[in-house]
Amino acid sequence: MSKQIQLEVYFNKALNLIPSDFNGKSDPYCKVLLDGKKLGKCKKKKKTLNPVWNERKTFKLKGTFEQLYHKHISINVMDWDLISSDDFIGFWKGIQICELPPNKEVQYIDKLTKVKSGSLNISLKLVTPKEVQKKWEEKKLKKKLEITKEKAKNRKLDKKIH
Ligand SMILES: [Ca+2]
Repeated sequence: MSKQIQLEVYFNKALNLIPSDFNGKSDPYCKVLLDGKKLGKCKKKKKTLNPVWNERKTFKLKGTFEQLYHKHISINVMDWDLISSDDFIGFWKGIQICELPPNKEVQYIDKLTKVKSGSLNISLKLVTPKEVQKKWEEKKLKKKLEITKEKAKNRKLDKKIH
């Protein structure tokens, strides 16, 4: 059985992107980054500041879940250009992989940063085999317990001091 972990991205749409071309428009597409390195991209939409991509793509992630757990997914929104190199038109700060619930699609509607305007609407789903999901959830639970224990300890300490 494959233990490969995959990231399913639904590129829905973006709103009020900044113009990057002389015609006052952009040719936007999304570039997905894993720890700052390019994972893949969606198709460009031409001459628009409100692109509707409506595209679903699956990316294979290299590594075990332990290796991937603290990696970060972010997106650069780019303006495609025919002759010159593509221009940056927005950044989605993204999330850590461990924040994604396994095998469940989560939608994000967020303002883009590092630019004057623009927001992005996408969905992410981390696709993992069942046994990986189990390990994942155990790790989450363990962390929660640790935090609860820590809090209880601090409360006791507080009582001693006062
Ligand atoms: Ca362009």
